Amino acid sequence: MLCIAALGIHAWHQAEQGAIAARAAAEAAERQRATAMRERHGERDCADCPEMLVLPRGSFQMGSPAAKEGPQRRVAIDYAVSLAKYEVTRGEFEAFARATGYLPARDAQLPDRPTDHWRRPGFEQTDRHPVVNVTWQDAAAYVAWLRKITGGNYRLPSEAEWEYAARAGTTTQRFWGDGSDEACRYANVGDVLFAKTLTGVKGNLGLFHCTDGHAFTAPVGAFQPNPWGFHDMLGNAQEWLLDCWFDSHAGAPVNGAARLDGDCYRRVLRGGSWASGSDGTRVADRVRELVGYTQPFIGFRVARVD
Ligand SMILES: [Ca+2]
Repeated sequence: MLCIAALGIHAWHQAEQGAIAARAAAEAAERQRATAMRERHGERDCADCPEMLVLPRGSFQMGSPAAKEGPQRRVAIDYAVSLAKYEVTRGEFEAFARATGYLPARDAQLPDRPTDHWRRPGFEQTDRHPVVNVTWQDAAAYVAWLRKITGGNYRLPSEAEWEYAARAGTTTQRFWGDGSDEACRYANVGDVLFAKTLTGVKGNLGLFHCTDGHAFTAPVGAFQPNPWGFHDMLGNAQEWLLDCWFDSHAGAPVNGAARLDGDCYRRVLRGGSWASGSDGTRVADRVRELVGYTQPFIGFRVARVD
């Protein structure tokens, strides 16, 4: 009996070793394929794919003393992951929509809107502007398509990855410092030009008193990148993230993973937009929206686990 059991264990061990070797070979082939793709398209996995930047491994202090943005805690990003250098552009989203015939589900909340709402933000855009008026579901459909056509492990960034990339080693409210006076040099924010479009709106909206040159969206990369090379992490389009909403960072993962245990009908948005004032243009600021909700200032960027 003992001998038969031992033989059984031996056979199981051999099968397991074989499976591990096969997995390692498949992973090596996949890495080789991904490298070959990048050599063909630079930092893109395909001609119409977003340009990606590798996040340096490390750790950072996430959040702020504000209740919704705390408790502040140390988060480590100790795995290979890249984030897109820019927000997904109108041209990139159009390539996806053309290739797949994608039609967003009609939003039950906004039945008067056409289904291709991302093509109708209400202002002029070129292919280099960030795609906006997209729901979280639209963003999820786009990353699923990227995964399918490239084989790369694309998904939306986690809150931790996003804030790590947005801070880029800085500890201030914005990568350029704590003051908001310089915002118009570094980001497309709710500026004087945007304020002029708000005829009849009363009250202090906390908008910026400078001019950044864009009343609505700006082409991606029109402003200086942060120290790690990411553009428009603050301003331009507010960005959908993977995390389900939770009212604070209490109990959130500290290893960079997205929080998927909160209210998953609402997802996190970060970074503020062309319509945001000073308070909404901070790396620690976080807001929530329903997954089927959209606005002409809501877009996204992608992440890829490497
Ligand atoms: Ca602006």
